[in-house]
Amino acid sequence: MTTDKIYDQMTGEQPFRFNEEVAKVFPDMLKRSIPGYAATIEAIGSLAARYVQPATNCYDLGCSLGAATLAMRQGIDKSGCRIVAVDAAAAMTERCKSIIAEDDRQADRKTPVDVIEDDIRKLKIENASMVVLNYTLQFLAMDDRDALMRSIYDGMNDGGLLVLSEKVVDENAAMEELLIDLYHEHKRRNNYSQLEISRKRAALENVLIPETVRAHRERLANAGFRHTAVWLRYFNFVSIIAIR
Ligand code: GEK
Repeated sequence: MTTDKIYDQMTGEQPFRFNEEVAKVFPDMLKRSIPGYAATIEAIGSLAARYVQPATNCYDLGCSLGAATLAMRQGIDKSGCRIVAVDAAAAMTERCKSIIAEDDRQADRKTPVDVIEDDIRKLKIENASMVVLNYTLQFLAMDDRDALMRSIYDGMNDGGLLVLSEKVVDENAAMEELLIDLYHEHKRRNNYSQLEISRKRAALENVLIPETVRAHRERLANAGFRHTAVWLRYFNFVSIIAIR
């Protein structure tokens, strides 16, 4: 795994982009930057085994290098399914395609995966029994989030499952300050310097826009999801499951 040194070398003046440099160090970046990331990937595999129905589609929206896609693929035990992995960044989809091709060579009887370079806001979702938005919605403009959630709901079958993982902001300002502080301590323990942490924070300003857990649950309910629950929280990172 190549070590993420991006903000050791760069200032945070330019907005953060999902470019080739980021794609190269991405597994290390997520491992050291998102508390609970490995747990969300593991749960996605278990949830796929429970919720994916025969002859349906599964979507990994903002798939990056396809970690959630591979977890779904391992978990799915039904036949006739297809996984659609979508990301807007070419640097991500190119690498994702070769990671999936390598996985294709490891064993037979695998659910086919289509890796597509596209904007998830333009995607037609259909016949879906499982949809994953693992730390992706936070990068969309606020005005586009409701419409995306409705299009996901409309493309899902009854009983289908959505996994929505996000960085969140706390409603209570004092608790928000504490959670951010704990998060930065966590990053320092993972060998990011204070300078790297503050540069990355500046670069993500207006690029990653977090909302409250309440806002996410309201959006899910407004889109039509019958049940929602936070199944994981680690500082200011949450993962929510919603059932249509
Ligand atoms: C994982 N889910 O490893 N359309 C398509 N892709 C987009 C869009 C969009 N409108 N906006 C952002 N992205 C992955 C991790 S990373 C999370 C997801 C992070 C893509 C963007 O190109 C990037 O690859 C991904 O969403 C977010 O489970 O970096 O914190």
